Amino acid sequence: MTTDERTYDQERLEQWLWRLGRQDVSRRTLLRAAALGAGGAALGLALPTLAPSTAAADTVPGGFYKPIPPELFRVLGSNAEMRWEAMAGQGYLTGIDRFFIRNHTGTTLIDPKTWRLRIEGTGVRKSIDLKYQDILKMDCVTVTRFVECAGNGRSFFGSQQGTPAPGSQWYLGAVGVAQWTGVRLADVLDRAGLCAGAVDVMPEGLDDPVSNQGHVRRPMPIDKALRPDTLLVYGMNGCDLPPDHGFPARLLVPGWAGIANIKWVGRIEVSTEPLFSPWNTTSYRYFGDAYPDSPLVTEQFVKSAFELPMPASVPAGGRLLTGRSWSGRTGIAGVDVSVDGGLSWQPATLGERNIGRAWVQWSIPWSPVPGSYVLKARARDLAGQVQPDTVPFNTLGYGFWAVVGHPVTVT
Ligand SMILES: Nc1nc2c(c(=O)[nH]1)N[C@H]1C(S)=C(S)[C@@H](COP(=O)(O)O)O[C@H]1N2
Ligand SMILES: [Mo]
Repeated sequence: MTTDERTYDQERLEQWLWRLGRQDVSRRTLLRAAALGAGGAALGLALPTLAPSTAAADTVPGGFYKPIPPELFRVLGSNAEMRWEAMAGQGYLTGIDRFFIRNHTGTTLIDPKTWRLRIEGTGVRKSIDLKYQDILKMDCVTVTRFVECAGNGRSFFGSQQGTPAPGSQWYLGAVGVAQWTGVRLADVLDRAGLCAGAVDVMPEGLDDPVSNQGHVRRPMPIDKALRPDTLLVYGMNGCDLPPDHGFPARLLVPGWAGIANIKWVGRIEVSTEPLFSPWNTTSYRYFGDAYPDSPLVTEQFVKSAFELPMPASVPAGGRLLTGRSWSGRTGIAGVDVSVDGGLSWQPATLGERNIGRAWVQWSIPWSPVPGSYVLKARARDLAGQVQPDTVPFNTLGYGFWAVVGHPVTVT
């Protein structure tokens, strides 16, 4: 039996590498890697895992379920980024009607009656299946936090630094702040009897598998999984979690890159050994000359955005420039704004709510005469991180947190 499984794993790994075009990996290397039990991990790759056994899921034709009006969103393939002007005049939270969507495949419709969440693996004493109703009955927690894509701002690697990175060419709209309601992931894991030796927790989505890579899934270390604000979420801004954002339930992993926040979760693997998936091996790491150790993408950096179209055109005369700044680590200590491309800076006035791993609103008066301007905002978080002028390039274009020059024509 074990032998059969091992043979199967080896064949599977071989097929997978073949499809990836890695014919350069010799059969011996491959078998050695598989025999070590680390499989693709030993090669810096990832093994596909079997699909979870649970409810049938349907992908929404067209990829999105909610309306995506062009005044609120900019569509980039299977993703839709929020237009930042859509936050002007809004409250602290990003409404569901304008919250960005990032789908590796497409929005998936799941029937909560047949949905099951399986918790299993070597890191728990028993495998359990939780129903939607089971989760609704547990102690609930509500937190206000952002979800931000690791690639948010990626287009500026090209337009500002002259080194374009492949992938969705986001401006800064792949971020939103919502009030999330759910249960502590710690409480969920507790139900299955967490073992003292558990090191990794890997939630897995029920959306269609990504070609050759299996279901979207990415492990996080046990201490992040057990934080009091790491949640299994079923509510967003006081409503049921909408289909586009992971109904019936998703993960909320505050401060970390969007990919950690697995939507349409159907299975959570808990392990006493490090876990691997394509999303923590071949992607969502910083690759490139500046990153010899290819570190994982985890906590998001400090960033700022103006609530203006990109680029903007505004009439001359007095106005209030508004924007928001956020950090994956803490609240925001201060924001400086320049209306002359960075020659001179003025402190903006911060709003009252300054929730760590959410954002702060800010404003500053401006009375321009007609002409062309480049606006800049530079935030500093309470951990002392200040937005730099440039960031080192990484080949997949994650973590663009440099100050962004925002072009504005005043007429
Ligand atoms: N199952 C599943 N979860 C997923 C994704 C996905 O494609 N499938 N995309 C991830 C990425 S890359 C991001 S940035 C966030 C986006 O969350 P949102 O669409 O609710 O804004 O979801 C993450 N969770
Ligand atoms: Mo993302």
